[in-house]
Amino acid sequence: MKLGLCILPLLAVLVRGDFLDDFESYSPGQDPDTSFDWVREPFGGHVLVTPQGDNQVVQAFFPDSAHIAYLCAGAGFWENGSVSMDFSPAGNGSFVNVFSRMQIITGEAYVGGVVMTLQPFTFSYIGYISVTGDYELLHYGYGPSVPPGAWVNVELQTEGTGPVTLTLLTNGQQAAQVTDSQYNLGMGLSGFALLYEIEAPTIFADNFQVILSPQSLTPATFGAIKALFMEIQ
Ligand SMILES: [Ca+2]
Repeated sequence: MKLGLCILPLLAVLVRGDFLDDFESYSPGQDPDTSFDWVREPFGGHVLVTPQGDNQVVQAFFPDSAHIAYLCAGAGFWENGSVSMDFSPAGNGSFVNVFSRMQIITGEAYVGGVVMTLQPFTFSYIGYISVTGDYELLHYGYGPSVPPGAWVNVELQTEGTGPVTLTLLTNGQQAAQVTDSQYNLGMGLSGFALLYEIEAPTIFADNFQVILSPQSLTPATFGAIKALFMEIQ
């Protein structure tokens, strides 16, 4: 999941504050990538908006790839706060993730997610995505029960730099907390990613949300964005 090089146009987005996409504003069959809020990783699969009763969600399609990733341009660059999404995965070996602090140059990011082992049994994890797109697990443990057709909310909170405190919540309950003093990723982009190992799963997702910590919008934050621009140019 190395997304850095395809998103330079997003630099115009900057910081926007809290963000929610419940996918109600799209037409059925629409790829969220067609809006200004989302940028799809070009070498992966895609999601399409689909109705479920009175609600609209996105459904995963893996035509020629075992992964899907979307960067949320609408939430902009941020550092401290939480990113969360509701997922309904059906299929052993499927992974549902939110990520944050993605660095546009290197593609590094923090990720929090749940993997279906033998449904309804799951593992939950916090990870670091390397320059090569590999996941290095910073935490791995038993996750919540997620029967096929059920929904699970996955939330990743990031606070601080040097070290970075990473907190994973599943269904609103704290699942794990780790500190990272090795990679110390700073402000970046957030999004969601879906993967599978064995057989293409059925995955629905809804309610992608970013909530910034009150202290996020400080002059230091804008200084960091400015530094980012200088680095690009
Ligand atoms: Ca919805």
